[in-house]
Amino acid sequence: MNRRRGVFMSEQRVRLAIQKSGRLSEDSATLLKRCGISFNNGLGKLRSQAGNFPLELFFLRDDDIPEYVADGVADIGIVGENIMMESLRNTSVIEKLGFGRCRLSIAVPKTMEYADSSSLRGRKIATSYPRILTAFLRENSIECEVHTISGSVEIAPSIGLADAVCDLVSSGSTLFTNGLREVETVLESEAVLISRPDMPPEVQTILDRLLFRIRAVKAAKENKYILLNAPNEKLDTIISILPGIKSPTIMPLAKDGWSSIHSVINENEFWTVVETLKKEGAEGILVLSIDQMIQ
Ligand code: PRT
Ligand code: ZN
Repeated sequence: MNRRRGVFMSEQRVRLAIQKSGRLSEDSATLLKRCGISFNNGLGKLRSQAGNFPLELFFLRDDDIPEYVADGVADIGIVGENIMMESLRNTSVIEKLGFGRCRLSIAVPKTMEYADSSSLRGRKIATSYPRILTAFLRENSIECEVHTISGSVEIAPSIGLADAVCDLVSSGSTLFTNGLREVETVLESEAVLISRPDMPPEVQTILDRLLFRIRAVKAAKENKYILLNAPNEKLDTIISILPGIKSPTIMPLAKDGWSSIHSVINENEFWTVVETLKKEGAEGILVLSIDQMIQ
């Protein structure tokens, strides 16, 4: 009996659906690899078993992932928030992943006069995201005709199919080359980890282990390790610039009156902090990437 249960427990795994081939595939695979999970995603493979973690992978079209997860065929999935919100499937976001960033925006021909969102009244907008767009228009009391098309949305105005578009934008160059101007942001999106509504407790335990690793990888990506040398009389000022995880590590240098300082700084404030440190007398500043950061 115990032996049978032992066998069952060792077979328990979390099933994760990721995009097979597209903008989120590489980042999803890299995230798992940085979590120390190895798997084979060779050409044409639809599923794969991780070698060193109780995880099974399904490689799917991104549009199918919410349905697989809501139906419990997969326990969790990685998709853009845009896909999750448009699908209306019963899934929930358990972690934002910080890649695949884009926005769903309304764009109009450059030649169209546009004062504010009321300029859209009575216009026809082409989109592959009719549900998200309709909700946005309703919230902002704009009456428009929503025309659903599945691809090449950006050419709709130039071929006379619509007056405006609502599509995903990252650099903006697709809109620019099609003579369109971004006028309203409907949704800010990034890749998210979604989960099924009724997670079995034994799968949840494995998911918690995975989440612990994902959060460590994310924290590492957002932070840098910094080492610098400073004269002792400047230590107080430099410590006040460098908050660190708790407080910076300070070690005496062989050179009299100098110390080496080690700390962690957030990527967003990195350049400002480095400039201030230099101004305050720091020398030999080294900045290193962090692989994992466990807090
Ligand atoms: O085959 P499958 O159905 O799995 O993939 P797909 O072709 O439907 O999706 P894919 O791989 O293009 O995108 C997957 C996800 O990446 C999207 O659901 C978004 O969450 C995210 N993402 C991030 C983007 C973009 N950036 C993006 N720029 N998805 C699409 N685009 C397209 C956009 O539709 C437009 O055609 O890129 C063009 C605009 O890009 P810029 O840089 O010119 O503004
Ligand atoms: Zn798709």
